[in-house]
Amino acid sequence: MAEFQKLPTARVGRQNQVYSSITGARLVAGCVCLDSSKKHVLMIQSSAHKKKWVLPKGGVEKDEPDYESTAVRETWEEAGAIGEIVGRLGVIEDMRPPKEFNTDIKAFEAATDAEVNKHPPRSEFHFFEMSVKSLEEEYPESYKRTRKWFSFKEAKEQLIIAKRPELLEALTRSSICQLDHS
Ligand code: 5FA
Repeated sequence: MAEFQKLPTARVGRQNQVYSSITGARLVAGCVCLDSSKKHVLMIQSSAHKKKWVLPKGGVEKDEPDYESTAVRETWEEAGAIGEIVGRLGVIEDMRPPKEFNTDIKAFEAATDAEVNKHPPRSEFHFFEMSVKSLEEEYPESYKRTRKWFSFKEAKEQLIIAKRPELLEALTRSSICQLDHS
């Protein structure tokens, strides 16, 4: 496992953020955190939308050697979880159209399907599966948001409500037990 330091504060700001040299996408890494039974996944409140539950993840920083290091750091900062990385869940791209299309209806209506589809990804997510060994009470973002265990069915419902297909894709790729345990 990548070297991991339990730092007491979270890294903030985008000045050290890394972007793909090929597509320009923001590089993000995170963990699908499962308990030892694999029946539950740990989720955190989105800091921007407190009613929405998401997976711990965040931007890759310039001094980080690999995606796993970022995923482990973000999982510590945002969820206070420590564990073993047991698998890679691959890459998922955020292919939502650029924000201009949300605000400029005319531009969206005038665009051909090819134009709508040709935009580069906004973000590139690298997810890992973590088998959680311990949950600390004090961690950098404990003051900012809460964490909670969900069954697959509950987590799926939350990610659909939150409109986060990329996170649901990561969860589905993990070895979580998909039978109903709620
Ligand atoms: N975001 C929102 N919806 C998205 C989608 N469907 N696909 C891809 N990305 C999507 O918001 C974090 C970021 O996720 C935002 O920049 C938003 O544009 C994008 P969040 O997932 O609700 O999490 P959060 O509010 O907890 O955000 P932070 O932890 O503050 O930010 P990051 O996850 O970007 O991580 P970092 O700042 O620690 O590097």
